[in-house]
Amino acid sequence: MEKNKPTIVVVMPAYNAARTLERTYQDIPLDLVDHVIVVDDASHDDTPALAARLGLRTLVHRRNMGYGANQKTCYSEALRLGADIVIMVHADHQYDPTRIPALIQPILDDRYDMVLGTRIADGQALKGGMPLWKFIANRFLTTMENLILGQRLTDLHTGMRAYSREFLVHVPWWLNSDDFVFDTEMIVQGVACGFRLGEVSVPARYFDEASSVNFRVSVRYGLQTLNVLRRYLLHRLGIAPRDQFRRVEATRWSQTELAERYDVYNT
Ligand SMILES: Nc1nc2c(ncn2[C@@H]2O[C@H](COP(=O)(O)OP(=O)(O)O)[C@@H](O)[C@H]2O)c(=O)[nH]1
Ligand SMILES: [Mg+2]
Repeated sequence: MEKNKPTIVVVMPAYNAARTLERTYQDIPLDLVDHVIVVDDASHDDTPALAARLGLRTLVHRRNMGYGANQKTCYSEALRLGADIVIMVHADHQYDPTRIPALIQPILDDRYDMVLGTRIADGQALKGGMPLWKFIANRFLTTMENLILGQRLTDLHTGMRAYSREFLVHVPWWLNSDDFVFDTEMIVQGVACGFRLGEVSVPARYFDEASSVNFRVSVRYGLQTLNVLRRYLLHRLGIAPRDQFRRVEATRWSQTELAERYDVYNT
């Protein structure tokens, strides 16, 4: 075995994912991965029991706290386990975990600190079944974000991403929203803190269980995304500086504070 092998951790934020969790898990290349963590956000189905039965490290929020809050628990646990690279993938079997090796390669090569699994690069999102209105909204937000962030990324709203430990230690993600816009904030913070963002193509599937986010929630997410961009611009211009966009020297989230919000179903 090679020495100094990086510790690779997969985190799956899960909410009512009992019907898809096992399939998602089965597609993870386990030979490559040291830990798989499931954080259940107080699902109404038996997601936690299933995750524990699959032998996964399972943390269960005592109450539903939201998708961003779920990721905060995911990253604090991954860092605690000594992760060098963290892959976040939705538990709804929408994204293809067999692409994990391609997703983390640019981090292993020290080319990028954050890699997004893009559904768009191959022009396959619509073919994969993404609804047209989601596609158009995604294009609009992505164009705005690229302009303001000075990036050339094709899909900023994907549910499969990889982060280096450096990124997760120096970006203050614990200051982010507990809602879906957490994902946008991570990207903006990454740019603001000087990290390198890249992307790798990841096919996505669209089916009933793959999407609970309805039109209203999507509109809220879109407006929140524009608001994050506005705050970032005000920060950049020095009009309203924010700690959220400032690199920190070490993680400052409170392990105990986070630990109070979940129970561990250990295996
Ligand atoms: N933690 C948490 N996750 C949620 C909640 N609602 C949805 N999710 C998860 O957020 C992810 C994205 O939602 P999804 O409905 O798949 O949206 P879409 O695929 O982007 O259209 C999925 O993995 C859901 O399981 C929630 O209230 N809490
Ligand atoms: Mg989905």
